[in-house]
Amino acid sequence: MNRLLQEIHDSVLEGDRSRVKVRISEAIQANLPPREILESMSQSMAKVGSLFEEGDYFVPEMLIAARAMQDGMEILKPWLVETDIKTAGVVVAGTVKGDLHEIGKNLVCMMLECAGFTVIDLGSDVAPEKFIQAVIENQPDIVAMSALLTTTMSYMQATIESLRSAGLRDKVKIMIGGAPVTEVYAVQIAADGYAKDASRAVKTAKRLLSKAAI
Ligand code: B1M
Repeated sequence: MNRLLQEIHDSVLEGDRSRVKVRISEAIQANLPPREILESMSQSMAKVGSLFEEGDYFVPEMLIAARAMQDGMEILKPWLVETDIKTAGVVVAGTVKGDLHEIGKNLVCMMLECAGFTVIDLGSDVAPEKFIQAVIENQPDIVAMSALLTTTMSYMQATIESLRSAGLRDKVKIMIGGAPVTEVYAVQIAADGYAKDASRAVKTAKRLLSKAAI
């Protein structure tokens, strides 16, 4: 791998935000293809995901790496637009009604963005009607819902039912997650996917869209 690309890769892995920005600017000046710069950061985030799943990285390391990649993306974005890199998919995300916990959801959004998804983050305390409005306006591939309270989990089901009533259920894939949420619950409320953490959320999103393409 080119020295600059290797350094970009390593700075994301180490969460070194200022080094990522400097090296990306240098790579652009050196006329390295934006696609390859993006690829080096994506590979790095994939590695971060694996390290997290293996228990070698924890939430803070993952958060710091994701922030470094987001900083890098800010610099890279104008060049990516010029070269027309396609989004991996559009995701409307939010923490469900009555629930103010947003740290995990933010991490999921960041990891999805790092993996090339376009994320429309509705924030926390998102009522079913707000999800519906966002689906109508943005026509996402995926609706991603987070809940941290056992008392708010039921709004996941309520949102799915509202989407169904609005005739939108079959137009999106639905994935859910959050500390009290389980795979069994996802099946029970007929969500399409569940992920235990932010790293696996990326895998679930990719899997859902590859299935949708079949
Ligand atoms: Co509160 N809180 N909280 N809280 N809070 C918990 C969740 C709790 C477990 C603490 C406890 O009692 N031990 C408990 C819930 C009990 C339950 O229902 N089972 C609790 C409670 C009771 C409450 C209040 C009711 C307290 C009160 O007022 N009496 C209140 C509720 C307010 C409300 O929401 N209406 C409340 C308030 C708050 C704060 C506002 C103070 C604050 C949130 C600040 C914020 O987010 N801006 C807060 C916090 C910080 C916590 C704890 C300490 C930490 C949560 C967190 O951010 N974790 C939490 C205790 C704990 O977890 N140890 C607790 C870090 C984050 C990275 O993890 O969110 O689990 P997490 O996300 C993970 C995965 O779950 C997954 O990926 C993430 C990263 O890998 N994931 C997804 C999350 N969403 C996903 C979506 C996906 C896929 C994966 O696909 C779509």
